[in-house]
Amino acid sequence: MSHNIAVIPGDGIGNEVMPEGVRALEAAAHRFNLDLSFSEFEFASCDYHERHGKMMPDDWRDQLGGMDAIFFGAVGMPERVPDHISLWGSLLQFRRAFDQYVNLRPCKLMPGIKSPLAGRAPGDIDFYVVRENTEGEYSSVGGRMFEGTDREVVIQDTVMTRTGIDRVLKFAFDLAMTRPRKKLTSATKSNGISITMPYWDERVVEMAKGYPDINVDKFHIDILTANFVLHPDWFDVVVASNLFGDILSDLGPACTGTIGVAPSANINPEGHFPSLFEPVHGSAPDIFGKGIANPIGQIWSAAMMLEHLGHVDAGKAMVEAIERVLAAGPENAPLTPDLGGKGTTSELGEAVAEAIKA
Ligand code: GGG
Repeated sequence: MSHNIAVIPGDGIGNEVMPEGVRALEAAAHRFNLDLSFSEFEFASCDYHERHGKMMPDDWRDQLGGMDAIFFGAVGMPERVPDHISLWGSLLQFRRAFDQYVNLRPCKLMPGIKSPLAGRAPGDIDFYVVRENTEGEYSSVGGRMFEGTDREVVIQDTVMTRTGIDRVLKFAFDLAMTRPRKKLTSATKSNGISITMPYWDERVVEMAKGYPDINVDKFHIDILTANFVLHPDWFDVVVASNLFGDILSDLGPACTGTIGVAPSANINPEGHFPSLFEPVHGSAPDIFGKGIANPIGQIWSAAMMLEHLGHVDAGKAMVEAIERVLAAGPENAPLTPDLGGKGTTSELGEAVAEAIKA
């Protein structure tokens, strides 16, 4: 079966890690005899915005809608285009238009990486954050009144729907069923946010009735973040609203040593639209141009993409290759500076591609 993959490097280090993601995919395609073709798009970037006054062409849905998957780098160059314009003009449009209502983000301490949390070894941190990805706090409902005066009023609503909550909870419960510990943690803030969050809690209780084998925990987001740091081994599948999930899925990978390795999948589980795969990290303007960005988040996202496209063995082989290279340590592999090494983006990408072929 052939797959046509849209490649969108986006901004900043997205342009540096993307070639390594593609190189890794080509290595996997060669080894597993996969027929992958790549179509590169220059839009969804601040460069494109500077040339055209907008982040994407009017027909972007038509250009991307027929693709089998979207492989994305990063977006945002705040010194050139305000972040809310670049994000709302690209990534958030994809998530909504292609109904990618699940954002799946693994948090796993990999061999060879030192966690900043004392005494933690691989196996101690291995969980998923499942983030609701199309509504919640990331609504564009609201507005400003009396702009620029002392009476200025700014309102932005949180939008939670029964359909939106239930479908992401179902994905999270189903995922928990596939895991040995069968544990699900839900994050809210129902004591302070007194309408939407208790509703989310109610839906969790309702959904749990259909999954008697799942051990369900509920936490307020504040103490949950503390427990991510103090007891990361407690967690297995963590499900949260759009904003809380975004925060947890930066904190989780940070506990695993570096956000540079963390992957994510923006999934339309029904397969009606292309799903999108991107590293958790952003465009990192502070290191852009130095050639030291860690490409592993991009490569691991490619592995999730292959698994999503049905090539589970190829995806697993890519993750094993990443693990072998990381386990070799900075003395024996060209790990990037965030991993304690002196390697460049392309040296590390090449090492992983070679390990995939082996
Ligand atoms: N590759 C991830 C990326 O570019 N992130 C930019 C960002 O700010 N994302 C916010 C979000 O995921 O909601």
